[in-house]
Amino acid sequence: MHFDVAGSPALKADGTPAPQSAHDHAHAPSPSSEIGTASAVIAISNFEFAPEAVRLRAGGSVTWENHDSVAHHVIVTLDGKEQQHALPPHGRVTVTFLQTGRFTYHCLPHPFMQGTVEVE
Ligand SMILES: [Cu+2]
Repeated sequence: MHFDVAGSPALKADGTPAPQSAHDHAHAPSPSSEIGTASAVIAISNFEFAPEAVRLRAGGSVTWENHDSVAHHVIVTLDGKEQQHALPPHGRVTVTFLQTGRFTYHCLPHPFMQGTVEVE
């Protein structure tokens, strides 16, 4: 016996042909955020910020998460004022950015650790 199924339409349990296209386009594309996000997370791992640069909207926040077993110390200048945030091993700190602009930050004991926060 030989069944040539290659060209035959698939049959449902009741014997009627199954729909040819299973792709019904029911999934609408997710709306794209116009600029950045409301919040961002920057991981600190092996003496590196990841990602170093983030973009977010005014009013958004950045959370730094220290994944290292040593302390880091994030320095960020907001509105002309330097903010210092101690990050003990595996600690975290969240900073809210109310104003637009480009803000740089760095790690106090490790000046080579640097990054930017762009607020739009
Ligand atoms: Cu550091």
